[in-house]
Amino acid sequence: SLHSENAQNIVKSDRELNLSTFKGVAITDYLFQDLGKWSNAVSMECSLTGRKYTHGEIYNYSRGFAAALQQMGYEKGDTLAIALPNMPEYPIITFGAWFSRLTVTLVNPTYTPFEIGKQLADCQAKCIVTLPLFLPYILQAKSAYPFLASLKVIIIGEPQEGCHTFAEMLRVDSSSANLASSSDPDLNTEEDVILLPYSSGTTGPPKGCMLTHSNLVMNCAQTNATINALPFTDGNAQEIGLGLLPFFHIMAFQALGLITFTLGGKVLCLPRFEPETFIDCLKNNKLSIMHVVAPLFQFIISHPELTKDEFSECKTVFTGACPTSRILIDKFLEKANKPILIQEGYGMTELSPLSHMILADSKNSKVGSVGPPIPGTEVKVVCPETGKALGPKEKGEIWIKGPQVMKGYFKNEEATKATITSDGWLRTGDIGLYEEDKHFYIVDRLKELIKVKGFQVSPSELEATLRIHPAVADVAVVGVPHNELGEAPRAFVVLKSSTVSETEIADFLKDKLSSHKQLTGGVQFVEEIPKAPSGKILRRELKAAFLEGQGK
Ligand code: 4UW
Repeated sequence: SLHSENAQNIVKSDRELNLSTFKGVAITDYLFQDLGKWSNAVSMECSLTGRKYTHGEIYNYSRGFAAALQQMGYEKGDTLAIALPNMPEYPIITFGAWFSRLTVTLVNPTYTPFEIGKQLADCQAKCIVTLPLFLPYILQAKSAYPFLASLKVIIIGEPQEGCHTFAEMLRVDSSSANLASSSDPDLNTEEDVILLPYSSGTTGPPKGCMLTHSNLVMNCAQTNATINALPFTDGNAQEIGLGLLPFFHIMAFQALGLITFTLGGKVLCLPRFEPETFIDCLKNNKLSIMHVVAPLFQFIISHPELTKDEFSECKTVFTGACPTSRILIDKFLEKANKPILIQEGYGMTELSPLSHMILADSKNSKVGSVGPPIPGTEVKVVCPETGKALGPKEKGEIWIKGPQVMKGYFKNEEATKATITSDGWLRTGDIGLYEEDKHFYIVDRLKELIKVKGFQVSPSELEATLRIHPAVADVAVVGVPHNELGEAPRAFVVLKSSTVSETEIADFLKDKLSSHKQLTGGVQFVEEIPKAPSGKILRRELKAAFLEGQGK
């Protein structure tokens, strides 16, 4: 019965959070509710060039950008794509699009034209904001998909022929524009989609996750109630964060783009990882909070130029997106030589993105756990065989219910139904367990997703691309353990003819897919791909056989 399940095996935070106060609140109101307290404080700064904007400037410029978008004829529900590296203009574009009631989709700017075209066509983007550097790729993507013929390009930097110029759009007078707010008569915060990030979910190619005002506002409120970062006030210093994790991924987008912003904080943007500029950024700024993923911990620990001095003001490090080992955390804390709180979060694009977070100091034996559910979130661990909610210390699939669960996948009823149950539980495809104290551990993955440095790689996308090769008869891609990357994609290939080499197969992806989707786990020729009677690839079998061969 529901009641006994409720009493026993649904896990919730012990902390109360009244989320009803955020009902009906538009994202644009939520983001700027405390603007008056820190309007003149810097919000975003480029760590390379020093170009920066205060919170007040972000507010004013995003409204100017919104007014320009409206003048250009864009309206509620149109999709604007952002294909940019981390730069201080990112929130101006995002918030501007939201002020003009558009939906934003996030594009990895290092994507190939092939990948960009697929995403833009799938989400039916009307315009895209990018840099001159990436314009040739966008134009190539555009010409490959007839649907994108009317796609408009907005350029940041040097004006380009046939493109709109961002700098000019910022100057548009917004005083008489009709911009989004909670009092819009036709606003539906539970239904109106504002963000469409891509995720492959539990199976298949990347799909657009429809996130609403309510999804993002509620998850920000839940996160702000959980983290050790404080609003900029007379008593609290301004939080200064590291803007290195890419904003096109949901972790940095929410944590740095939204959360740090709502606290009146400052983010130092780095457009790409380079050892020198990263080290300079840490040496020239006293960061109070840092968002890192496991490979970055590894770099910090092992680089001799980084010492305890760089972490003298650091009080909290946030991590997640893939497992961070206890060894890495211990070595980092040893280098920093002071108490720093480690907050590992567990999240998923489909969850806007956060459901769990731990507050762990160095003496905490719970390091390695992703912590208890955040307030306002229900979690159960479901036995894949029986469908029953399991008790403490039993492994099963993690299911989540809460205001952060996405509305569904864009134009994909089937995938939505397979992912969200009729009573609102989101099946994460992750295997985990919890202990009596409600702390969760992620131990394995039921879904086929591969995570390379925390980035999503969809095996079925790689397989579909490899099948284009004339010599490939059949193929399966699985993630195998990798020292630096966490996991790496490895292809098992059945050949039509034996005249090609493993390298040739791997090289076939070079111009088609971006760098984290390359076959860094290797290529292996096989006689056949193990499949279930349904035709489903038995990925676990392939992985197990490979690991056994490696003696693992
Ligand atoms: N340990 C093990 C983890 C963990 C993990 C995620 O690319 P997506 O869709 O989304 C993310 C979001 C991560 C995130 C972490 C911490 C945080 O504070 C925040 O929000 C601000 C976001 O990665 O991939 C989702 C999948 O990534 C794995 C897991 O398989 C999940 O389903 N994953 N976090 N701490 N694995």
